[in-house]
Amino acid sequence: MESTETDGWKKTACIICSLNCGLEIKTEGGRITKIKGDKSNPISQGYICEKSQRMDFYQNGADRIDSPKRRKPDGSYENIHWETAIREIAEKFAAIKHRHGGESILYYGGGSQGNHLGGTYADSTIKALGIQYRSNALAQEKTGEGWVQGKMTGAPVHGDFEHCEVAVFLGKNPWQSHGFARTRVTLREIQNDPNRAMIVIDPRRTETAEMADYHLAVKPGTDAWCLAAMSAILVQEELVATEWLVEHTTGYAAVLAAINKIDITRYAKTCGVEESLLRAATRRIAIAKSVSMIEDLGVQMNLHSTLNSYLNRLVWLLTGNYAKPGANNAFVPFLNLSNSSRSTSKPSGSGKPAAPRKWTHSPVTHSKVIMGLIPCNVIPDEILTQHPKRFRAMFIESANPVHSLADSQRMRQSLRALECSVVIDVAMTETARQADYVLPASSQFEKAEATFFNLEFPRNGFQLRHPHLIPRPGTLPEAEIHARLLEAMGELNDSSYTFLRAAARIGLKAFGLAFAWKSMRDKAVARYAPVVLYRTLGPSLPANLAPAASLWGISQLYVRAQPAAAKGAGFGGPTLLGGNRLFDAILNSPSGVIFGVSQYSDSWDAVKLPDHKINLNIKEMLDELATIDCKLPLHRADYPYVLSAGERRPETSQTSIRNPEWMKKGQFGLLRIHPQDAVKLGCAEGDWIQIRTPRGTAQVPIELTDELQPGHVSLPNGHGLDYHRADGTLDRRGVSLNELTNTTDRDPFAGTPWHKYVPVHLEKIGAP
Ligand SMILES: Nc1nc2c(c(=O)[nH]1)N[C@H]1C(S)=C(S)[C@@H](COP(=O)(O)OP(=O)(O)OC[C@H]3O[C@@H](n4cnc5c(=O)[nH]c(N)nc54)[C@H](O)[C@@H]3O)O[C@H]1N2
Ligand SMILES: Nc1nc2c(c(=O)[nH]1)N[C@H]1C(S)=C(S)[C@@H](COP(=O)(O)OP(=O)(O)OC[C@H]3O[C@@H](n4cnc5c(=O)[nH]c(N)nc54)[C@H](O)[C@@H]3O)O[C@H]1N2
Ligand code: SF4
Ligand SMILES: [Mo]
Repeated sequence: MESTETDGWKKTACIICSLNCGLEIKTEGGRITKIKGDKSNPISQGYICEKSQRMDFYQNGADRIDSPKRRKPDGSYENIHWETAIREIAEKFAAIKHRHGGESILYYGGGSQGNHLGGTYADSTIKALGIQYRSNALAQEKTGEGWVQGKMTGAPVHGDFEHCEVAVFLGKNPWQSHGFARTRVTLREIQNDPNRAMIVIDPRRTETAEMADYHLAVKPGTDAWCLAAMSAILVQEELVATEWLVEHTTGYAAVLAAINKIDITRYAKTCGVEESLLRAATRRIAIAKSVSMIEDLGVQMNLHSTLNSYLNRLVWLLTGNYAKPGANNAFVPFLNLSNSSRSTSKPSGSGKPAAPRKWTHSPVTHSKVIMGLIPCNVIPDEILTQHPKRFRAMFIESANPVHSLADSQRMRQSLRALECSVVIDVAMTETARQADYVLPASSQFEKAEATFFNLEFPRNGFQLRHPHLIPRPGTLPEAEIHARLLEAMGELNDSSYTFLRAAARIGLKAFGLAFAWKSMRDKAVARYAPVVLYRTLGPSLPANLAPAASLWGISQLYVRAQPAAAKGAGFGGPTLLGGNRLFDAILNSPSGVIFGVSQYSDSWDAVKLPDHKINLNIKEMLDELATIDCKLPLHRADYPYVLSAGERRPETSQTSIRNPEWMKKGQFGLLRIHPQDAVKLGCAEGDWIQIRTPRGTAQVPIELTDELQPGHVSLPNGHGLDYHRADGTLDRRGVSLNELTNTTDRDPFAGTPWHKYVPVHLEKIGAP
């Protein structure tokens, strides 16, 4: 493949969090040597945080892989040719499908923080293998919220923090974790404006809490009481937007009856927030012209997580904070991650409710399938059993579940119990080390790449990143891997390609007509559209952009499903032409393109319930609300501390960046603990502690801080990786959190884990 390296600055994006801020990079000899923010990125506008400087640690990690690998009986791996790997994987999976049905194969992953393009092609492999069950990281954080959202509005929403009068951060520390465009700039603007206010609900005095006007420092795990009390203050002090509720919602009477029963004083006590502060913050919400709220892991990976998502919505809905500037709005997705998931069963791009699913519950534990995903926490139970419907094989792409899901030990056992497992990754990860086959992907800087984390409103943007480095020999982009698998399974061949390839050479218009004609006559073309696009339109695209071919189909579906937003962005007109113009714009806008411009009133059209009215009454949630009245959070005498397992810190970046060398100065991965607790344990700063849970132990030095409440301790996420340096030695820093967590500690509705509420025992030990 020809070199794509030149001297100038090249446009790309950061791959560490969902913001994917636009970057400009310089490359030299296969390395990323200089990095700065891209001012012409229409969403991030030059904004970056310090983590953006780590891209080369990802690109040139020592444990990147450059050959397909097959596991040997002794657990070591041998390099094999691509042809062998593809043939054997196709044969083994086809045999499992034949014996046990496609529903015995679990597809996991499909994209991480920076890469979702591969997942569009996985869709074809999923169909070819008849796979019915999927899961990914969304099913360990966002499915509770997704379930509630489905019942209340049916539309994914995002706060308009840039314009809101009051911003509420619930179990979310945006200063570190980000979550909306140009996060720190916006936080400072809110902080510095006397007419605006910030409310933070977090047991810890985070960087964001330090900036806030109201910090509701709940006791860990008690958000349900805090949020219920806030709803009760709104109702009982008559602060609700009554007329708005009548006009726009249903089910208010049932909510009112439930909330009227709440004893605010007692609930304030239970969550540990001064009643006067709780009332003041709630009144501030009620008088504001606009309120935006965002919830994240502090509540989504905690006790009552689905209930928390519901109560959070009640607070901003009771005050009418939907579908207006500065409030929560239904953004228009380019491709909908909420309905389909990162791995996209079908490029819907439509925001339409998903088609009724036959597979509504997982086969063994009968857990709810939400957003098309089975809960991550039940995966081991769906494998480690003699149940006839158990999973027999797993296809894992761009994810590291052995490290990222609860109970790493059982996840390892599960992978080893399968008849066959495949991992597609750039690195030899903890998960890859348990797989039967490992397939090496080209890195995100070596191939066309993109994410569908396009959550902005009213202007929404998408960026296709071009490749800037020569792919490592031996690696392939996911599009090519899936195409080869489909061909090896005999699902596709030149008879589906030849005519379309010729049409693609003429131009997009001819291709569009040819594709419409061909897909009506050739079932394989319609069924495996992404791979067919890659094989036919791909070769006619500019240099090295073939993996962007699926975006042509997504562009067509998007302009058809969202004509108003597309028109607002200049992509109106007849569908095929509008879609072609959007696709052209994507190919030719290396900093990204605004694909949708909405009106605030469009948020009403997005409500997928009768008369576009929001439903406030979710019976299951009101039932659970009634039960929390007398139930206090878990507390076990033998595990007296609560560990928040996974704090976002400047030193954390999921597991895509495996080389810990970027942590140059200072100590990292420390257990944060309140000084009073340290005294109780007989410890001083830097001393070592052993953490014990029913699942495992870990040793770690401590850092004293009064940001935390006594009894509450915290560890960062993404550490404790087994990084093999170039010389073969192992570099392991920090705690691998999920060696400590238990799959049964999970939400009863969505199955999301309680990682922010892990009861632990602590004990002083000598330095190891
Ligand atoms: N630096 C960095 N940024 C990241 C990532 C990263 O790895 N590193 N990962 C990205 C990803 S995938 C995600 S999902 C987001 C997550 O982003 P966040 O959810 O903001 O991150 P966390 O630090 O995990 O948790 C947020 C807060 O929850 C609080 N918390 C703990 N217990 C409770 C509780 O009982 N109640 C309440 N209300 N709060 C509680 C913690 O003190 C913490 O401040 O971050 C993204 N951004
Ligand atoms: N205890 C605890 N556990 C947690 C959390 C916590 O707070 N506490 N946080 C959770 C959260 S919110 C999340 S989102 C998950 C994330 O966990 P995972 O979904 O497992 O994702 P990542 O850690 O981002 O790993 C992404 C993988 O993709 C690979 N990769 C990178 N680029 C490419 C590419 O171009 N192609 C392919 N095929 N692979 C590539 C990387 O090498 C890496 O192995 O972790 C979760 N786990
Ligand atoms: S880590 Fe997130 S906020 Fe920071 S530069 Fe990267 S994408 Fe932007
Ligand atoms: Mo996440």
